Order: sequence, then C-alpha cells, then structure tokens
Amino acid sequence: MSVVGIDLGFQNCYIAVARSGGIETIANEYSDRCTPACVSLASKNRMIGNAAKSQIITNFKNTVHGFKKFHGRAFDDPFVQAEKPKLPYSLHKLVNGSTGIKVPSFFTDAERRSVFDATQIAGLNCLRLINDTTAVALAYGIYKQDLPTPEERPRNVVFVDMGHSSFQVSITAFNKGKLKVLATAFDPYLGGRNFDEALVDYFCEEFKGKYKLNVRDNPRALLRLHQECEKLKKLMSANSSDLPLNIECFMNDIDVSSRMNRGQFEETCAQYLMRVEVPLKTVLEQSKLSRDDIYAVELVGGATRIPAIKERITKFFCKDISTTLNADEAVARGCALQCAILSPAFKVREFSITDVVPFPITLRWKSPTEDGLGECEVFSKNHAAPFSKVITFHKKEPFELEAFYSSPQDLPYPDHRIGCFAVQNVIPQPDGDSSKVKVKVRVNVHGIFSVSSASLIEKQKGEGEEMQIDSEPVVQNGRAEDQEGACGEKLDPAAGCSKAKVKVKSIDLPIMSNNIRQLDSDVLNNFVEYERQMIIQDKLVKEVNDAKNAVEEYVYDLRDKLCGIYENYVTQEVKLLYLLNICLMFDTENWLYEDGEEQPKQVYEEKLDALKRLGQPIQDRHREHEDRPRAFEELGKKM
Ligand code: ATP
Ligand code: MG
Ligand code: K
Repeated sequence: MSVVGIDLGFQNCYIAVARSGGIETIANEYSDRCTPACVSLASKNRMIGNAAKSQIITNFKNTVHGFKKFHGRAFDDPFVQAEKPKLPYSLHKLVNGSTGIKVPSFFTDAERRSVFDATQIAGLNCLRLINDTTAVALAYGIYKQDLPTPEERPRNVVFVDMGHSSFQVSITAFNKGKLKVLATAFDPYLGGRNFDEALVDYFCEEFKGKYKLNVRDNPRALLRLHQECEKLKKLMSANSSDLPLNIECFMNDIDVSSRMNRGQFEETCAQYLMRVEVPLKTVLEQSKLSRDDIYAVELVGGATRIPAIKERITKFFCKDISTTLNADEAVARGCALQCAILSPAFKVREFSITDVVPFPITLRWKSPTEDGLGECEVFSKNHAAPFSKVITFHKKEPFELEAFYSSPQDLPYPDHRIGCFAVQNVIPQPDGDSSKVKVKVRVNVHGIFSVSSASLIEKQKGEGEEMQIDSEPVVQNGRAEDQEGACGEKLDPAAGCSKAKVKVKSIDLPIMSNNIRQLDSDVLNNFVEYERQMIIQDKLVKEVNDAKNAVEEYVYDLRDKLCGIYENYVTQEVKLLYLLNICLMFDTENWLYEDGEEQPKQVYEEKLDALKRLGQPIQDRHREHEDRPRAFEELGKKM
C-alpha cells in the first residue's frame, strides 16, 4: 500500500510519495519531477503531461491545459466566458449546466466536489483534500524540532504561494505537534500567467506596428508567443540586463525580434504588482497579529521568484523572506505527509492540523406552510475546520435548508449557493405540538459542507414538560467530530441538563440534497467507466507504438552494423542473403512509413521476428568472435 500527495497546479503537478525513509517527490516517465497539467487528445489515445505539452502548438485544438479553474464552474460563469476566447480549445456546456472541456469532459461542479469526483474517477481513494498553504505549513512544521511547547506562545509563520493562476497567503500558528491556521486570504486571479499575458499584450502591440502582424488572429503564433514570453519572464528574474526575444518564422514567414529589461517588465506589469499587497494586508488583519508577532515569511510557488514580488512582500512584513522549503514541491510533500499521518500503514509523528473555513457559510430555512423563514450564519470566516454543529429546530412539517456563502463579494465566482437540503418526514408531536428536530451540519476534512444528519426527538409518554418552544433555532456548540480535537469548544451544558430529566426517543430523518455541485452517482459511474476505457485504449495504443518502434529500432541498428561491425561475419555463402537483407532492411523502413504506418500490434511483432531470423545468425557469429579472445584470456589466467 502506498500513499501519495498530489499538488494539482494550474500549470504544473507534483506528486510526492511517502516511503519508509521519508517523503520523496517522484519523477514521471521523463525523469522530471514536475508534470505539466496538460492532456492532449489524439485520434486514438491521450497523451498526458510532458508528451501532451509538446502538442500544445501542433495539436492546439485538442490539447487541454490550464483547466484547473474550471472545476466546479457553471458554463455561464463570467470567468469561464472571459477565458473562452483566450483558449485554443473549445468549451462545452454539460447537461447540468456546468463546464466541460470538449474532449475529456469529466470536469464539473463546485471545485472541491469536482476535484473529489475526479479523484474517484482516477480510482484514487482521497484521504484528504487539503488547502495548498496548509499542506505547505505541514511540510514546514513537521520537521521542526524547536517548536514552542503547547503552553508557550505559538510560532506564527506566513506562507505565501503564488503559482501560475492564483495567489494565496496564510498565517499559521505552530506549537509542538500541531498547527492551526489563523487566517487565509487570496487573490484567485493573480498568478504568473497574468505576467505572461501582460508581456504577450505588449509584444502583440509592438509587432502590429513593427511587422504589421495581427498575432491575435493566429492561435498557433499566439501560443508560441506565450511560451516565449514565459521564458523571457523567467530569465528576467535572474537577470536585470536587456534580454532578447527572438522567434523565427513567427507568422507569414516573418522572423520577429525584440528586447526587454526588468525595469520595463515591472512597468508593463504594474497593475498586477499593485495587487500583491492586498491579500497580505487582509491576512494580517484577520489573524489579529501585528508584524512583530510574525516569526518568518516563507515563499513557495513559481511566481514568487519574480524579484518585484519578493520585494513587495519583504517590504510589507518588514522582514527578510525565507525560502527554506522547496518552492515547487512543498505542496505535494505536505499532502503526502498528511496522507502518511492518516494512513495506519505509516508511523509518522502525530501532527494535528486545524484548518479554516475560507468563506462564511449561512443556512436559510423555510417550510411550505409554517412561517418562520429565517437564517443564521453557521460558520464564520476563518472558523476552525473540520467541525460539526448541531442546530435545533421546532417544526411540524418537513422543511428545507438552503446553504450559501454569506459574503458573495469575496467569492472567486458569482454563484454563492452551496446546496439545498430537505429534511423529510417531520411530523408534529401526538399532542399537535411542534417536534424538536436536531440537524447536524459539518465542514468535513476535505472542506466540504453538508447537512450530515437530522433526527426528530419524540417525547415519550409520561414525561415532564419539554424545555423551550422556540421558533428560532438554537445553535449549540457542536463537538469536533475528528479525533484531532481540532476545536476547543465544548457542548452547551445547559442543553444537556434539561434533557437529562426528559425521556426521549430519537428518530433519524432522511435528508434529500439538491442543487449540490457534485456529480450524481450514475453520472460519476459513467465517467469512471469512460476513464477506464480510455486507460485501456491508451495502453493498447502504447503497446502498438512500442511494437512499431521496436521494428524501427531493429532495422536502424542492424542496418548500421551490417555495413560496419557485422560486415565480416556475413559468410560468402550468405553474401547473396546479405544483399537480400539489406534490401529487406530498406524495404521495412519504407514499409514503416507507408503500408506499415498503422497496423495491429501483431503485425509489428511478426515483422520483428522475421528480421531477427535474418539478423540473429550474423549477430551470433559476431559475438562468438568477440568472445573468443576473452575466453582464451580467461583460460590463460586459470592456467
Ligand atoms: P497554481 O498554484 O496557480 O494552480 P501551479 O502550482 O501550477 O499553479 P507553480 O508551478 O507554482 O504554479 O508556478 C508556475 C508559475 O511560476 C508559472 O507562471 C511560471 O512561469 C512561474 N515561474 C517559475 N519560475 C519562475 C521564475 N524563475 N521567474 C518568474 N516566474 C517563474
Ligand atoms: Mg500551486
Ligand atoms: K499514521
């Protein structure tokens, strides 16, 4: 059994695995620890990661990248509509109104649930969806030997992560064996790609004047310019001098060239650099700490390498920034650590994590005939999570609970609804009174909200007077549901006392959820099946390609050697055959690019066998000859 941590980035993905010796970031088939978040669809199979990235320009219509932000978004969402014209591939509306990308279209619904669905489709058992900066905090804290004891004042560390598409900051308090996220803030639309786009805009304008080229009309040229601008941006991080941008045969057979330096870059990107401070300010305010309370500021994420961004962060916190973590891999490593802690198969130092609810959540309720429409905020911003709360209602009939985010203006997307939960089978008490209904709401370890259970408390015959009859719900402090004891609040003792005298029977009530942005189980199952078939298909295509490559390789190898080291091992008797062989080699080569271009695997395997029957005797004679002196040598040693 193994556990892995996955950093699902907008541009790059990292996977770390927990091994007995520690956490290791694993390399892909290209020996690269970073895998581009990219899928390319060919007529028969898919390419994923590096192989797909190399298709971005050649197969631009069917190569999907930068799709992370579409998770959980409605197709009509302004963000999706704004991104659409920039994408070389097309987006489609799924039946449920969420966003699908034309070709592998299993991405839908509210981000966490959507990613969760995706993990299921991929056949992974998702132990915990964890916020990026929290994973980073874990990777930071678990190895620190000198953290303050639980009684001492915690050590407060700021984590700043700017990736390709988004920017997030958190302040986390560390004590020995635990971390508690105090506050998080973000700019979900600020990342490295904004800087790339600013450069692209700049050069598009320049090339319009200088070369009379309308780059925006040519998706292929635009993609190339994007790639070159990203390279230039990275070079400028290390270099403050004037740097060239040259692209040969850019468009209409024209070579283009230009230059830029760091000063110009900062001018061009001023509008984005201005935004860096905003989340820093918010997070500090919300943590209620002062700058002096901050022990360290840690940077992760590729875009924090831009000097102007580093400067702004340093200036804001009046503190030198540290980069003690691996900026690229920290998220994945933190995820793998979390999994190792959760998995019984690993012995890892216990480390308790208390995360926060990033957006406040409100519950609104209504029933068909009773009045008593009302609402209450069940989770405030930065409330500890995971967490459960019990809410008490007094109702005579089934009712509906609508959950939504309380501050729509802070959300990264316009739809602030979370879902509807209908509490069913509610009936009045035998005496006609309202029944007491206890509803449990929770934000689970994945940060997903749900109304998890409801029960009707039935008064038993002969019992005493029930406590308060109140149409307002009583929000009692729930107990933390997870063993980590994440939350310090205790059960409301008052409620407990009065209950002790009353004999009650609790009946579980069914809950029907609605409008939740997660795939229905049958739709999910279809995708799981579809994914399974695609995997089989990918594997098949790979096997055919491997078989074909084996033939090609053999032909090249043998042909070279026949004219080289094997030449003397072709005996007189087979001279004719030798000539034939040569012909056959060339013949096979041609065949590979013509009739042999697309054949079933078996055909390639047979071809390879036929070639080997010719090549093997020659190869054997060559080896025999090579081995002979060595054999004599060895014999000589023995004697
Ligand atoms: P996200 O976290 O937004 O989902 P991600 O995790 O895929 O995205 P990262 O891999 O952290 O993003 O960072 C990628 C970004 O960092 C890209 O925009 C890349 O151009 C930028 N980047 C990487 N190295 C440098 C550098 N030396 N200078 C400037 N930018 C850089
Ligand atoms: Mg990232
Ligand atoms: K464990």
